[in-house]
Amino acid sequence: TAGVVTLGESMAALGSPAPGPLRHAPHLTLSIAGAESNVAIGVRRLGHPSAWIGRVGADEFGRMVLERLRAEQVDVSAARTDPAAPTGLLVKEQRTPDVTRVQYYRSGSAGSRLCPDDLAAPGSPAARLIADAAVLHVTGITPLLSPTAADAVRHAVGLAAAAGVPVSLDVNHRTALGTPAQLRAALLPLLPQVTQLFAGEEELLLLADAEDEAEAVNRLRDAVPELVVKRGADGATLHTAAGVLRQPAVPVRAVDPVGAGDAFTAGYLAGLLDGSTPAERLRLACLTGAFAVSVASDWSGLPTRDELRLLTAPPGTTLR
Ligand code: ADP
Ligand code: KDG
Repeated sequence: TAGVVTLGESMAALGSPAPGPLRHAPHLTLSIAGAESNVAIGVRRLGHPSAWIGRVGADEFGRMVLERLRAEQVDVSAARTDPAAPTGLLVKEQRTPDVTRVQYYRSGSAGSRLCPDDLAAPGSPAARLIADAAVLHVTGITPLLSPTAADAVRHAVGLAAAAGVPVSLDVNHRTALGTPAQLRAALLPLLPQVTQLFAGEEELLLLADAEDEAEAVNRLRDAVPELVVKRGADGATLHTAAGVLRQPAVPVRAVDPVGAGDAFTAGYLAGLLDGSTPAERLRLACLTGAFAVSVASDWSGLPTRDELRLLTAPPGTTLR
């Protein structure tokens, strides 16, 4: 199969090298960002195929996004270069050691111009990838980028459902991109097709329009076979028809929370492709999430299979 196939926007990412206001930073680091491409990288590092579908601009940032993904062996054969708009940009400021501020420069970007035509023609590379996927993974970020991007997500989910491909959805509410009402309007129609739903505790209430978690779980549990609630340093919970599974977080020195959710999702989906049990998938997800928070980068700290046991090594361990 094509493994985990995902679509969304990947951007250039500028980051500050040390805490403080960004305007005083002597230089910036340059990398790529994008929740969906992070998941694709994470799954690939764990040994399963993955593919990313989206648009980049005909510029150096766009070439960088595609090169980084190719270097990670993510299939970008269905990604498009759009000559009419620039690649989006994300700026990540480490304002204090504990507070990260993210600023987007992505409105009107190439990535936001994603449209159903990018996946449309049966037999097109994107349509083929989705039909061959083991899982299609989408997030609540993409539908809030533009009306055409929202259509593209709906279309992709429809293609997957028609081919019997499971659909994974991470709510990933980015307040800068839309209101809770807009997010709900974009995601609720997808839920009948969704097989794995990932949400933080607040996102769960928001999506279910509920006062408390029990009520939210009650409303959503019947709609989706696997409902996974991410709880940061408190680990995660999986709700299925069989009941509730709880997994504590792996204790690590957390240096950067950004990207933890994507790493977690990558671990969970890789576990699904491994054919492992729900409890094993949840454990792997918490382990990969912990890897991500222990490194000051959204995705570069994602583990390979043989690195998974590193996190349980005692502090000060040297491996020779
Ligand atoms: P998101 O990045 O989507 O907000 P979370 O912050 O809940 O998601 O993180 C996702 C997962 O990563 C958590 O469920 C947990 O397993 C792991 N994780 C997050 N923060 C920590 C932490 N401080 N220590 C260990 N694991 C963590
Ligand atoms: O999930 C980490 C993301 O925040 C990041 O890589 C960028 O996709 C991104 C976004 O829209 O915030």
